[in-house]
Amino acid sequence: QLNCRRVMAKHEELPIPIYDNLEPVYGGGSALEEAQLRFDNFKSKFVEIFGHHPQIFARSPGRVNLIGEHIDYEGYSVLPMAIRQDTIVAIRKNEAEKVLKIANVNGEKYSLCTYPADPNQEIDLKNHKWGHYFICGYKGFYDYAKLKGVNVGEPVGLDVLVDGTVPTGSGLSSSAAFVCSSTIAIMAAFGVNFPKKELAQVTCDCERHIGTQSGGMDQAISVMAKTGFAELIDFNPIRATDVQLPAGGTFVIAHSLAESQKAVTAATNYNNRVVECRLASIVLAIKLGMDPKEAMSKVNTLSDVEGLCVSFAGIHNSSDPVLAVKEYLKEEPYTAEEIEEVTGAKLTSFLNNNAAYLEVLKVAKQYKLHQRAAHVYSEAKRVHGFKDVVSSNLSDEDMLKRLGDLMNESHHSCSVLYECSCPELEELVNICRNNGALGARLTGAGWGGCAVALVKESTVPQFILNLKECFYQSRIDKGVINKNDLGLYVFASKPSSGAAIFKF
Ligand code: NG1
Ligand code: MG
Repeated sequence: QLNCRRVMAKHEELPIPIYDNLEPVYGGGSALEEAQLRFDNFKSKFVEIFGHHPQIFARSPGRVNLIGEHIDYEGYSVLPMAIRQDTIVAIRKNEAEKVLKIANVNGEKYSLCTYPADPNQEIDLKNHKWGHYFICGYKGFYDYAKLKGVNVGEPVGLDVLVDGTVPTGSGLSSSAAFVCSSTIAIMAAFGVNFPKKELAQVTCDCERHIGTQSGGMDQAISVMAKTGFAELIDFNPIRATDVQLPAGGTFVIAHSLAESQKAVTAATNYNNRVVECRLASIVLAIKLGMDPKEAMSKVNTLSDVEGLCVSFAGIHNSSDPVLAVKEYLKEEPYTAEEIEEVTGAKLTSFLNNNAAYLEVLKVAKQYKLHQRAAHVYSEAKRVHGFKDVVSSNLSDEDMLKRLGDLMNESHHSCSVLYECSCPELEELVNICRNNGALGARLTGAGWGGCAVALVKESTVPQFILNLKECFYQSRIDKGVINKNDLGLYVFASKPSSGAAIFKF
């Protein structure tokens, strides 16, 4: 049985679907009723705030990454699935006022943000506001429309209301859900609709305005997901391949309750790793024989260097880049001076095309090139291992076991080599494994946020009860979370559908 097939090119070429009812996205039964109620309240709230009805709605989901962490920005494929939690955006053009007014249904936590209706405005990164993510989409839409020669006229005011159910700072990509739904809502308000794979690229590029030098995984899955499938996402160009998960297994997502504020900690966490990978790829390329000047100008990612390992194969009888890392990158952290000795140039002279990189260089004391590169190359292999397992002839039972092993190996690598875990995630992952998970790992950027566990379907309710007892109860007792909110922090999820536009 072949469980894995390329999404027909047509799917990614198609524009975002436009529906006149909620069923194609939210399904039937109680889920549909719940969605109906949410949208009814949402519409009333819009009228209450802005005094007129919204023109159109867009939604885009969060995601859980099953395997392939911190490798999308290195050009390697990843394997996420969309979850049902999403961001919905209601929008109306307001020609009378040239202002973007962005309101949230949770007005207490996210107060009204206003911005000028100017697509060329700079985002004030020093002063982080939740509305900045909308402006990412706003700038991205205008830039892309211009590039495509689509005339959308003079900028006008926009009245916007947002409702997100993806928990923030949780590694489930609330940010991409917000950026994608915003971009799509703006696009729809202007009567335009770009193909999904173009939107995946646009939203990836424009989320970088927030300051994190992210890869494209979150936006790609949010835009291109299909109900019932995880997707293998490739980059340059972005492509999606449906991956049907074996029967009998369920992914349970559990929040460590440590919130990772990625936009605020970028220089020491996320962007720091991006820079370390960049430096590792340049040093490795030079060690593998590339001219330093060429390496500094041409090598951007560890995947760019993989080809050079073929020449290394001549000596070592293997083109495995993990072996090249062992051979050529020392395990002790590098100082800036040590790297500059290899490159013959100052770090600031070749990492200067990007303000975020310079921030990293200012605060970093050392660079763990060996460990970061070893993680990236081995994680890239595990993603393909995962895909091979689901398309193999193994029994469902054996498949699930193999997938669980790969998830455990991935976590170990994230935790030890990439150092993007935290004590709460370590505790949670261990509890998952001790309670029968076939595998468990952190998901998303890490440093807090969620773990994902692969659990036999029949044992899911008991598994969740056990997590409650072993992990959450003490936090409920301490008042960290409210007992009634537990369902927000631990839940099973099926692969759900991607972005959509609603017109009703
Ligand atoms: P989250 O978990 O949303 O912070 C981030 C990046 C991804 C990817 C993962 C790590 C953004 C928008 N997303 O995800 O591209 O690199 O970390 O695998 O920054
Ligand atoms: Mg994010």
